[in-house]
Amino acid sequence: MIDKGIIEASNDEREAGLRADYDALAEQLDRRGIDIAGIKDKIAGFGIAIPSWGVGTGGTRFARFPGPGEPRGVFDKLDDCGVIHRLTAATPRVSLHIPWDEADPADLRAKAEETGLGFDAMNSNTFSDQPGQALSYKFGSLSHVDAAVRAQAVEHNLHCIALGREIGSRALTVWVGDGSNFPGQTHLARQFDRYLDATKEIYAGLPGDWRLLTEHKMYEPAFYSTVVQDWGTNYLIAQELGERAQCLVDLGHHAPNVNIEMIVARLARFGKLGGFHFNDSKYGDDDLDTGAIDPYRLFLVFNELVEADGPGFEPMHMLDQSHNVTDPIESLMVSATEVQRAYAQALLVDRAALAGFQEGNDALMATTTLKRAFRTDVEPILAMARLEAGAAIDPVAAFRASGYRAQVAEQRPAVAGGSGGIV
Ligand code: LRH
Ligand code: MN
Ligand code: MN
Repeated sequence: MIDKGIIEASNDEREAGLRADYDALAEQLDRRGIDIAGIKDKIAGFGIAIPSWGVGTGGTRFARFPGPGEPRGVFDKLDDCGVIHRLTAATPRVSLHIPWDEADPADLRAKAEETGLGFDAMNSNTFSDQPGQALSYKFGSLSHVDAAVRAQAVEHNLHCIALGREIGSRALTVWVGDGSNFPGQTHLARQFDRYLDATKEIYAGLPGDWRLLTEHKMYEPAFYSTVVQDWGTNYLIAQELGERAQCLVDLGHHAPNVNIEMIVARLARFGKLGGFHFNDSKYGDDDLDTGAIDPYRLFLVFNELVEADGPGFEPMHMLDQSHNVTDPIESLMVSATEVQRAYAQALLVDRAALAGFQEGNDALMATTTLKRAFRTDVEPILAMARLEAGAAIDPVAAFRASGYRAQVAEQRPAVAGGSGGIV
């Protein structure tokens, strides 16, 4: 774990500068009629979940280059997630993926207690075969032509719910890779009907206080057609299933140039925005670090979230990205901060002025109103929220000073690189 003294020493070096920057920003925002403390409180209360699979080095179809101290299993992953939360105070929950993170619920609870974490949405995996599994998902899972395969996939999802119940989770996220690689390979309409029927069985097994989030993705692993390929299909699913079924928006799962913030506005308007997987992408589902490519788009998504905020509006916020050339802990800390930054910037939008410009068809001033908020450097707000929570003003600097990676590398055996799935 990270020693308290390390964080304090790191903060001591930076606190005076932070206080000066914070006071200057407070004065600037005050002139704009904004109370900085109110923004800081909202940031302090805003958590982003960490995907358990994000703390290990990712890989592509071509290769994987593991780093030192790769987590050996779910308990090491929880240790790493604990470090991220300790240094950022921004990531109080972890999202588990089953069967990757299968473990005794009592042990999971104990480890969560030790690391100061809770559990976010459960994720099922019917997109790959597991050792000893009776039937293969090669040709699909919830939409497979064989009822026995569909039943196996339903059963797995019910198992995820049962495990999740024991560790305090309140949602199940279902993403399937089902689709086809050739025109004609599948009957597009019947395949979707089979998916709906099977997913209704999962929904029927959902505890009363749970939500079922379905996640769409345009392509991959299926490269001709995908059963749950876009937000329209996802919305249909949520409508068919019922009130506690909602759509999950993974930012990397859309065609390039798709207006994601508009999708967010639509789903929110009809009560079907269940949550997010934050990441960034340039070409496809690149799983790049959140805000690394297009921070303005992230801001525009949060602009819609702030706009839609109200009673009963509770989308879940989670990262979902793959780290290939950075230390995953560092990337996840920076990414969680980027989500908070977009939120803080969106809170600064002068909504009365914006509405006025929209009503008056003043496009230039409307967009300038958004830009004004986006251009505000809110880092002092984020850093002050961290300092007040006992976390680090500069999480990456404190992490590097702690030597955590070298320490765990001594306990966790080195992992050999691999050539990826392609060869
Ligand atoms: C699919 C996805 C989905 C999976 C995760 C591992 O690309 O985004 O959320 O569960 O990656
Ligand atoms: Mn995802
Ligand atoms: Mn993805």
